[in-house]
Amino acid sequence: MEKTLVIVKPDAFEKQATGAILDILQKNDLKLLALKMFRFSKEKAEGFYAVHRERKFFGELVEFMCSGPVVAAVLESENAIAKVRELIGPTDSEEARSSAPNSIRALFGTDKGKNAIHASDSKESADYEIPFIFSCLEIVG
Ligand code: 3AN
Repeated sequence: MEKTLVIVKPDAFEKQATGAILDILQKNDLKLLALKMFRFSKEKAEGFYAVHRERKFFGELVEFMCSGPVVAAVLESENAIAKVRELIGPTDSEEARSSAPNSIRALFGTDKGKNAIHASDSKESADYEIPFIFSCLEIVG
């Protein structure tokens, strides 16, 4: 079994889409192991996205992630990381609407930045991101 982290971003939270997004994930046999609502500080968002520090959109990304509440979850299944990446669709929500019209980003995102959901993109990312957000006591084994 594999674990992955998702974060319903401030745009999707604002649209009241949190429940619909979690529903899609759970209906695809992803088991919910942990769930939390919070708001990122600038420092914590910079730490979470440290891997993107050199990218030109880093400041914009951090600002957006701090702009409102988010909901994070740990999900588990066989091949959870690849499975969730498939369900969320490509980074750019506009592209998602043509190439993956039923994906979460196509349904709930706006563009490249406001794209509704984050999901771990590798085992290495999941191993960094899950303990960044959740303590071991908050993850139901
Ligand atoms: P993904 O989230 O699909 O793994 P990455 O790793 O390329 O995408 O980018 C990380 C995050 O940075 C994206 N989720 C998105 O919110 C943001 N991002 C990516 N490209 C841009 C861009 N050109 N302008 C603004 N934000 C971007």
